[in-house]
Amino acid sequence: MIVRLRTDFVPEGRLSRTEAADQRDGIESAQAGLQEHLRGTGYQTMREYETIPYIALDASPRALQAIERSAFATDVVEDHLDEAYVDESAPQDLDAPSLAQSTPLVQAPSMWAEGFTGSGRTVAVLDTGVDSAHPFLSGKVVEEACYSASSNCPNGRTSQTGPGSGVPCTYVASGCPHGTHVAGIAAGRGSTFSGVAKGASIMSVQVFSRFTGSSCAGYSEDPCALSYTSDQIAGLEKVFSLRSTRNFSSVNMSLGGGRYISNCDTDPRKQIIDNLRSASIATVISPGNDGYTDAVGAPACISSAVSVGSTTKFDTVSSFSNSASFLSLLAPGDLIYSSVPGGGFDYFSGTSMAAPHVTGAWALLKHQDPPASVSTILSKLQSKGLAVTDNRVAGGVTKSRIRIADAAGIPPPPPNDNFANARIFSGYSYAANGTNVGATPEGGDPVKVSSSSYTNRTVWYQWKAPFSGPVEIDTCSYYTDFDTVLGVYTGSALGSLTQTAANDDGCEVGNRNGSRVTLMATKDTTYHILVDGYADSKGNFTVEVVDKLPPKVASTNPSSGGKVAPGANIKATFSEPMQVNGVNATTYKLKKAGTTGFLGATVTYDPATRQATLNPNNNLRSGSTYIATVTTDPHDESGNPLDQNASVDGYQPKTWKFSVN
Ligand SMILES: [Ca+2]
Ligand SMILES: [Ca+2]
Ligand SMILES: [Ca+2]
Ligand SMILES: [Ca+2]
Repeated sequence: MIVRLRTDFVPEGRLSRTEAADQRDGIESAQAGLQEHLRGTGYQTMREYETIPYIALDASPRALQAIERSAFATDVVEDHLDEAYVDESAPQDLDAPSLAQSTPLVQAPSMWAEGFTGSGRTVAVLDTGVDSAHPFLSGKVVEEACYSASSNCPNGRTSQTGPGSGVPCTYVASGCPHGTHVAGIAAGRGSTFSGVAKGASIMSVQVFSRFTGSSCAGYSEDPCALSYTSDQIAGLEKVFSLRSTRNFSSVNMSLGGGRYISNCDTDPRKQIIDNLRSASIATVISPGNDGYTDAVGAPACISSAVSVGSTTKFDTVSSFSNSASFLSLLAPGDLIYSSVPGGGFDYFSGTSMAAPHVTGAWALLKHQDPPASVSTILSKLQSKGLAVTDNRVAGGVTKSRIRIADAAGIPPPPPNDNFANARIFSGYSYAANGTNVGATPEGGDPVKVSSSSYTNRTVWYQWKAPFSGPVEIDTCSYYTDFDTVLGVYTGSALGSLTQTAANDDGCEVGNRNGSRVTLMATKDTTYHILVDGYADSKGNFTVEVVDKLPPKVASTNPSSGGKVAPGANIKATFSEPMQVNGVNATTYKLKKAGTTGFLGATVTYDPATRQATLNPNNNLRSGSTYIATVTTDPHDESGNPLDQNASVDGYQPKTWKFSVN
């Protein structure tokens, strides 16, 4: 049982150093006074807390009677057992939001692109232990502790601190991987996907104990892993005690139990959560998986905690998630693919998976704004999140699904940030304004030009070549206002692209920072065009695809050597779209063979068919031969003059002869 002592308590962050020391003295005196009062009644002290007015005891009925009579005690509560909030009934749907999908949903990559990875911050994970040897968590576990009233710490005792103390329990198959999964969501780091605060460190606090038989009734396995309230308080107090050596942003508790339709501020965990909050450390707690729409579990019901319900990747409240009017936030928790002990990954569902998204978000937001209080960050996440209404019940509550970059005031990614969302264009030439402000790296982004460190603010375009020939692609326009890097690739998927061309620079003098590449395009091939910033720079640009292939006359009617009726029009069809006003009676003309004067005629050009029509003012003379000419003056849309003979240097006109019936 956990006994509340009769002594004043104010969260330490609001006290001076001297006042805090006095408060601790008062707590210690009350503990000693109660123990003295209980002498000979049959009790054992399980946990003495240093900063909050509680003591955990194992008490006989006689001792309990003595506690109830003692002036040192004001309240006694049972030392509850909590479960880890994973929903084992969730279907193992492989079309699931792995971290690769859930972290973009909460805008973590936009924070990473700004340099806010949670580096220099620590997240504490009170759970079933964390596999610090997992590659996803490599080098991250900087503090460890274990509190297990059933003596299930690695040393076989009820408490252990230091390296090796926070390793995963091993006595239950489905429960013990829980902590490693949760830690991966909050702070894992991989090559193709990462957890939310991929730069943050982790403190693993193992707070679970092994139970069998009736204690495991209602759980999916026996033995089962459950956590005592008194052990959780000890773990939270350990975090609090290390706050000056570890820069904690947040503590994750994906555990709990019970059904509370309003705040539960008599819960003995409230004072230590208040202490943490007074030191600007958030305690982020899962509300449970019972599907309640009006209630959450404890300790999520504590008013000073941050409670996090679960959403799907479609931004609906997960069927299993508990929720209530006093829930703090929502985050993805449905089928999240994260680390499990031994080096692998697995899909877990539950509000257990939602809370660590917020725990990680806290590390990113504290990285951006180190002094921010819990209230400041919470109100930003609440006001800038995506409003999701709980549609499981009529009049369901509306809560914010977190959007971290929005909360941080960082621009969201442009629509063509990801390879799969490339802006698509076609045609011989193209120009579009774009931006890489808010753009983010994506796993498998190709290395451009020379350095992998530039693979960062990437945006994508896609161009299907309508012809084979030389092409120039550039960002040389004066609209471009930052130092771009440009790459062109073929292939179908990130990670397996082939570079066709890439360049940092290459524009004419006057635009030092734009980029230009040339390539020989192949008709009907799709080219993936990547615009990035040199050394992470960002801004606005124009990307242009410029056809460098001169146009020519592809066919004529009549053909060379053919015959027409005296009243016929003479037609020439170009190989590609032409500038309309360049095709006229000066650039397309007709004369009778053996003469020098060109005939009066009207010339029209139809862009849809690329066909020019020469309509002579007078009928042509029967039996005569005529010579038609298209000069080199008509230009294609990119400004290339006509060149009828690619194998001869310079530009050659199109000339052909025909006769009249
Ligand atoms: Ca990108
Ligand atoms: Ca450049
Ligand atoms: Ca052309
Ligand atoms: Ca030529």
